[in-house]
Amino acid sequence: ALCLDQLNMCMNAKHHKVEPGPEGALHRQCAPWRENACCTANTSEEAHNDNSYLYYFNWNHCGAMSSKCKQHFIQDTCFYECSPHLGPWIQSADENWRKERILNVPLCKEDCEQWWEDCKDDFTCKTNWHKGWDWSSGTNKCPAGSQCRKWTDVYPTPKSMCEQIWSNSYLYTTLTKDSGRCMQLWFTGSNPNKKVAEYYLNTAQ
Ligand code: FOL
Repeated sequence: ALCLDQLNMCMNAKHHKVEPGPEGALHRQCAPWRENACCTANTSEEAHNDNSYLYYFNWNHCGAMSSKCKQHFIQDTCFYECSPHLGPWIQSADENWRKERILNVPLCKEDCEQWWEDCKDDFTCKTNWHKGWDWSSGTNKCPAGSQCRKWTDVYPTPKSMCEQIWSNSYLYTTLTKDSGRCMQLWFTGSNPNKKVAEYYLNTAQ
């Protein structure tokens, strides 16, 4: 259907609902989206599992990911799957697993920096986690010829991590949560991102 409400919509992707709506109960870190979500309860539960059926993605591709780092990937999954306020940044995607993607969502500085801080003692073999894995085992492994390197060697700055890890889904900003001009991965209470989307829709970026 034609989207008439860019401020309340779901992208056409692998697990998203067609329209956002209340879910009653969403699992743990996805609970903040329960009043209005693009994810189902099942998706919210899967978001918390290693090698979940969402993407069969293996966070532990360079040894076990630390739990403090993993919590940010779970939160990113909740944000990506559940957010109903990403309309201004939805673009068509030429990928076999989704028709639409998000591009350059302005992320609050605190969320990007804390994510990088909590992962900086971990390891990875790739800068862009969307492409180029070895999937022959059914889950992603480091491709032949790649090496597990320190997080800080792969991503020297929070900006490099937030922007590169998911093909520019996020734009790093120096905006803080209290600005009302950046999107928050972590929040409690009513969703602060609705007003942010409203602002960017009106200014057309
Ligand atoms: N979080 C955010 N913020 N943005 C995203 O776009 C996002 N995407 C995922 C999870 N969290 C996200 C989905 N992740 C593959 C790898 C990762 C993935 C989905 C799919 C994958 O199958 N990669 C293949 C290429 C597939 C293709 O494009 O043809 C590979 O070569 O590794």
